[in-house]
Amino acid sequence: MGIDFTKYHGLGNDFILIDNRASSSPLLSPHQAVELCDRHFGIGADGVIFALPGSANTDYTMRIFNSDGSEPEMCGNGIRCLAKFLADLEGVNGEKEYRIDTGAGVIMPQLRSDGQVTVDMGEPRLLAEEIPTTLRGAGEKVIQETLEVAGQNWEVTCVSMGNPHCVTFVEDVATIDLEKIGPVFEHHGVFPKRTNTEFIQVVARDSVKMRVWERGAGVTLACGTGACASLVAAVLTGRCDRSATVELPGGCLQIEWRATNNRIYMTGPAIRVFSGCF
Ligand code: ZDP
Repeated sequence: MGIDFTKYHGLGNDFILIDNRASSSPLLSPHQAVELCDRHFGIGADGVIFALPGSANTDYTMRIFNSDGSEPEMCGNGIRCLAKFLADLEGVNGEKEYRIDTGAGVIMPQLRSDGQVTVDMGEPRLLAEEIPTTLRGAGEKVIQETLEVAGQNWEVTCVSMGNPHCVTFVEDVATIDLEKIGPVFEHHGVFPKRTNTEFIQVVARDSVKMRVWERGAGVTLACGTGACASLVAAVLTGRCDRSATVELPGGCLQIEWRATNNRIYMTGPAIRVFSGCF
């Protein structure tokens, strides 16, 4: 076919990046994305990300296909990888900020001189219809609601970062059988667009441990939007302060939910792995 790609990861949440700057429709179909994401028969990744042309007030547009071919609105680790990819394509070294169109509005990743990427993730959305979930009525927030999943009652808080998240606090994340319980949350009838699910263990007011089951991708080593949603849930339920380290299986993200403007800032790495052609 002759399409170039570069593989990047953010804390082991890995993506195939495609230079799609010459056209505003993705060069690959969702079905091709599924094949490329396969870890045995393809390149292997949690998703495929396209760098498309921007609109009037943005530099570029990001679109992403999950490894099951579904298309999420946003991707936190992915947008850090996209910023690194664009800087590599443009030959930019050092600090640089991009304005990126996404399904969750304009998101602004900023490359820092230390190699980390800080992303202005915008404001969290908390109303039931914004998640979306039917756990509460329209106009109501879903904070510490009881949800029965696989015969067990869980206390859940729902947050949208453009994409849906269901956050539940547990004593010990190591004891959660993600492969078993994750899909039941994802496909629960109260989530019409399915959901990402985060299991959070509070370590201190500025530190949590997280394991995640992602909508459309399953168990992943990290989830940026999920880390943001989890800090919001921890603050709303009085468990954490507004700035915390989220420890994921793939490493740590710094998350701040700024009181002055209600926006969330996520800082973490984005690493180039290799380039190829298929
Ligand atoms: O919402 C979804 O369907 C997620 N699977 C999208 C990917 C989220 C991601 N892991 C993140 O870091 O936010 C990329």
